[in-house]
Amino acid sequence: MKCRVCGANCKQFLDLGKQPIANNFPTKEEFKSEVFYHLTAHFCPSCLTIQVGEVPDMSKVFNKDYAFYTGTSEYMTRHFKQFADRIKADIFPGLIHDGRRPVILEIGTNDGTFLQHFSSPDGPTHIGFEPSGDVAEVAKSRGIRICSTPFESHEFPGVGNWPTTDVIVSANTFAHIPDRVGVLKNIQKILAEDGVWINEEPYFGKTIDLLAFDQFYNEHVYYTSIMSMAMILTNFGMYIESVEFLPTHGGSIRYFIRKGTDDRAVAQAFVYRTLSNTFETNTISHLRKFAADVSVRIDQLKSLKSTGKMVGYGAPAKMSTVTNVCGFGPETITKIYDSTPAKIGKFSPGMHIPIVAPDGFVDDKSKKVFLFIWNHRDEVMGKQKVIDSKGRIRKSKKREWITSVIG
Ligand code: JHZ
Ligand code: SAH
Ligand code: ZN
Repeated sequence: MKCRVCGANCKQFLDLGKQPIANNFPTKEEFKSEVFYHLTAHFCPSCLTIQVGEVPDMSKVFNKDYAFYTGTSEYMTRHFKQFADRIKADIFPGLIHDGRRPVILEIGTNDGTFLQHFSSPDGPTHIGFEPSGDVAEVAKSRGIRICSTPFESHEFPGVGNWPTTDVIVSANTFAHIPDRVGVLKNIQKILAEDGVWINEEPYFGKTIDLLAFDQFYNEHVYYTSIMSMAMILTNFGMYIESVEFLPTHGGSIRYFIRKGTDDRAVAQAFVYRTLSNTFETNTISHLRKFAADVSVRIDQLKSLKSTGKMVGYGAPAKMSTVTNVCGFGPETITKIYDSTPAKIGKFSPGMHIPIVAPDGFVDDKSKKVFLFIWNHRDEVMGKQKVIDSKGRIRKSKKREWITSVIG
């Protein structure tokens, strides 16, 4: 395939076979109309971008019924509150010196878990881009101004002559938009000269360390290393000012990105390219080694089919990749407990395992549990404490918890 970013010929390193749309949880009646695509991953030797080959039509992915709600995790809710507090306390004051209202824009607002902290009438001028209908309704109910056009195809100025933007935030969304060049062009257009774009997403170095092959699915179109990010940004007159590593989603990275082509920008880009070169191996041979290790891991997981039935805990998008690549249907994983109302009563994509409300889990007799939300392990384990009739806290049943990732 040709690289979506620079047009060079890419090299394929991973093939995870036929996959359904990861966040489309069908009802029984919808089994026959499920959409499948071929999930492969490719490396661009020219701009170092890693990307999936085929992606389904995005209007079938991010639509009214999109099933992921950020607010289902208390940990993520706290994470975004802390992030918002930091922007208010440290970032706005560094940018605004004349008492005017700051301007903040978010790409991929979802249910508004982050942007709700900026939506009060006396708060900053704000807007959230969110094409998925039901999640956007939750954001609107939190007083957030929403634009439903995909960010990359929005014509700025539009939305009431949108002004230059002091802070642009994208969390787990930049990697989801196939037209990466369109996103970068729009950011370049609307970001104030001294503004900052803060982007967070799973860090690919961590995905490799954990063998987290389940981070590959149709929504994750791109897997960015610091090196590739530094290279791409240079072409759009931007540079990495700093990065932070975060524990979210099993190991994420947060980039602080500024506009600039001056000596400082060039020096900074050089620092990140050089620095990342010391701990990232952006080569096809390294990626092929990863793919070979993934294949061994998948074979180990497949062997679980012969060791008795399990139940699943959490029905994230990642679960779709694991169950489809391992061939886990209801005969292996009888049901999956998940707290999202939009998923409960439906079935897992492709393999059709029933998704049930989490209340029943405490009385579930299963000894083996497949923890699909390994990234929320601490939060899940915290919920396993049971209060007995005398008000004492005791741990719930002894169970074996299995995960797709190593370590
Ligand atoms: P979770 C999604 O990934 C999709 P997913 C997306 N592509 C992405 O990049 C990240 O989010 C940001 C349930 N749950 O967070 C709720 C419980 O049942 O791993 C959710 O259905 N009990 C945008 O889908 C799922 O697990 C719990 O205690 O891989 C969480 O999915 C908790 C904490 C969650 O994201
Ligand atoms: N930022 C949240 C939500 C991530 S889910 C978090 O980190 O938890 C990704 C969100 O991006 C979805 O709600 C999806 O509808 C939205 N999205 C997908 N494509 C988009 C696009 N082209 N422009 C803006 N938002 C988009
Ligand atoms: Zn490229």
